[in-house]
Amino acid sequence: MRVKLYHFPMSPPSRGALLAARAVGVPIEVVFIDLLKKEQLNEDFVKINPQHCIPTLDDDGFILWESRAIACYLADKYAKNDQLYPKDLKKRAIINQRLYFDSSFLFVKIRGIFFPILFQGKTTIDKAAKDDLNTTLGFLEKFLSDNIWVAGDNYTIADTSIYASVSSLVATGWDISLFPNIKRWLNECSSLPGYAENADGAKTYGEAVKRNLAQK
Ligand SMILES: N[C@@H](CCC(=O)N[C@@H](CS)C(=O)NCC(=O)O)C(=O)O
Repeated sequence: MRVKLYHFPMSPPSRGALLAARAVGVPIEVVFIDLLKKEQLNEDFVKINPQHCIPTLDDDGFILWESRAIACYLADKYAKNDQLYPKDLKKRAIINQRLYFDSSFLFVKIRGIFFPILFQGKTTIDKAAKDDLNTTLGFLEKFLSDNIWVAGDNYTIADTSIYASVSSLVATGWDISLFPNIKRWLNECSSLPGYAENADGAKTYGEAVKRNLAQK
């Protein structure tokens, strides 16, 4: 197959790129890189991506990493129409804003809480970090009070990216009862192509977090 995605299912950004690929509908070969076995440091992979992170895309020799850049590229190149990533400047700008919101606020805060629990022996969540993440979720709640989807009336690559982050958070048992619009949107997201595949990875992520939190 021409298009390959190097992927690790536990990783939220990796699932975000895969959800985007599924929404686009491009046939894709998924190549598993087990981060728990440090396979990303294998010589062959580092040759492709010296930053050795997943997801990484290989489109017939064109290599790209950063999940949201991958989503934009796949939507621009392979989507049947421009609904997932409109050409209209203002619609596209709002989607970009939501993508950057995910990459520089929402996922960063999720990672900041759960990376130390998953990989550095931490067994608790600090109140300040919890409040901070809930403040950020409040911004998403606001986006979803104006729109059915994250950036408008249909789902876009902003939804696939943010859903990968939020579904991972929910799988850890995070209380989202304060956010009725997010709850409603999470139900809508069950219609996303690749939903079940994402759910499996999010479940593994959530279970690993819960196991480590239980070690208190
Ligand atoms: N901003 C990047 C984050 C990618 C990232 O942090 N990937 C992690 C897994 S969640 C990874 O590959 N870690 C292994 C490494 O960097 O060696 C994206 O959205 O693609």
